[in-house]
Amino acid sequence: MTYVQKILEKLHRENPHEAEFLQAATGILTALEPVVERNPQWEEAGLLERFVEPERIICFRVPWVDDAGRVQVNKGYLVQFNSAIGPYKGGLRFHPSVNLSVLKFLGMEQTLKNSLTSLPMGGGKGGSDFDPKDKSEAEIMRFCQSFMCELYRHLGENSEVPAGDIGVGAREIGYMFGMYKRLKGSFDAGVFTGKGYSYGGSLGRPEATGYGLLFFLREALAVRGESVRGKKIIISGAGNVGIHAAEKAVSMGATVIAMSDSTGYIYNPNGIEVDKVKPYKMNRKTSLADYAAANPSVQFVPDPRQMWQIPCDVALPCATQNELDEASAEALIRGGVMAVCEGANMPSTPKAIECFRRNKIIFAPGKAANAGGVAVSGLEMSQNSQRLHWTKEEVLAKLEQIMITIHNSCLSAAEEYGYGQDYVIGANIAGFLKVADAMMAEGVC
Ligand code: NDP
Ligand code: 2IT
Repeated sequence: MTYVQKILEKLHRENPHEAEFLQAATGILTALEPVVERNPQWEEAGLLERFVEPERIICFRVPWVDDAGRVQVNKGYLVQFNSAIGPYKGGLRFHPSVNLSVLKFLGMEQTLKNSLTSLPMGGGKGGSDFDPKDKSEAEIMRFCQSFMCELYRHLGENSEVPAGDIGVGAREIGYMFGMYKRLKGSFDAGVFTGKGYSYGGSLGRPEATGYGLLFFLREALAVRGESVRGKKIIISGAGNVGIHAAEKAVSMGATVIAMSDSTGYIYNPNGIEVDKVKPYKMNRKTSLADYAAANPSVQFVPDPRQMWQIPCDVALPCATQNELDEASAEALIRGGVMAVCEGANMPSTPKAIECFRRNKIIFAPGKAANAGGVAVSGLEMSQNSQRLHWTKEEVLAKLEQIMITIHNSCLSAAEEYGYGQDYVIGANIAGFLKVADAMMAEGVC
């Protein structure tokens, strides 16, 4: 049994009910096999045993009162996964599916993603099973304030710096930062990223994940002599990541022919007018179903999973974990897809990834392709420390450079180990090497 196999066996034995965490850990450790083999000193140092165990997990009660005066209680979590290369950094997710397995998988992925950005950020993730969808504005504010009553004591610009993720955008960050400031009696801008521009946020952060995804796609296509211009693209998820990915795709000369949200997907073979869809989704009140009802030029199908059946050149899954399964991957291949880049975290199932690799499709895993968001979060932290603002052009130019660097480091790592353009192997190895080096340097702690 190899060192990696021993660790995986232990993880499955100890965490049998954590399906998402086991899926992410298996994907990561399997991809790391070639580099682990070359570094036998890691086993002596118990490096993988330490890496797979979060440094700290905090679980707490979040009580709040709804508009009808009833007491509601949600679960709150913070997973501080790894601080070897910097303060814990990652998003907060508010969604009914949030549990420890989901946050541990996200924390582990985040650790390697943050390392890939080449900025000094460790990995963490937090959130709650609270569902903001059917709540009033006042309920969302009360929930965020109650959530912060516990979370605030764990935050610090050198220890824990959250941002947004599913269900958490600038509005929620505003409420949480406001409560943090009251509780602490101190304006510590650097304890949150994704803030509004008026109180320390970075220009370009809302766009960063989606735009970064398109920069990565451009680089990956260029390796095969292709470009984004003229490509037919389908995008799942019409939230922060999906909408900005669509916006950038259009500005690079591609045609976005389909987009989905949880209500279904819209399709127009001649191209979707992304600028018209955007207000429907950014107000967080209306859906793609509403957009389709008002715009008969698009077809609407009330099942988002069916979208992968549409023939296209590029697919960008930007919604949620395990949204793209093996049957969907096979449908994409039948439809002539040449590249799949993950805007979401772990949206493709292991069998779907296997299918893409077998068919030599360009496949970019989320930890590399969606790292633009956290990269600009890192730039927001830098601006906060310096107490100044960079222009949007400056931020986006740095983002573009970071995405090119991430792409190239994944490619060189994969090539060095004899895996060609395999971004799964490349991203995991390139991300892990820096974390491993720092963990070896700090000794057993
Ligand atoms: P948002 O909450 O802004 O948007 C999520 C979108 O996905 C919504 O449009 C939602 O629809 C849609 N959705 C949910 N489930 C499905 C489904 N089964 N099929 C199709 N669409 C669905 O989240 P983000 O855009 O911020 O995050 C999306 C993904 O990207 C997550 O995996 C997140 O972890 C990842 N990510 C986010 C980053 C960021 O900076 N925000 C950075 C890196 C990764 P509806 O509106 O109807 O609910
Ligand atoms: O998954 C992610 O990278 C995010 N949700 C963004 C995290 C961040 O700290 O900006």
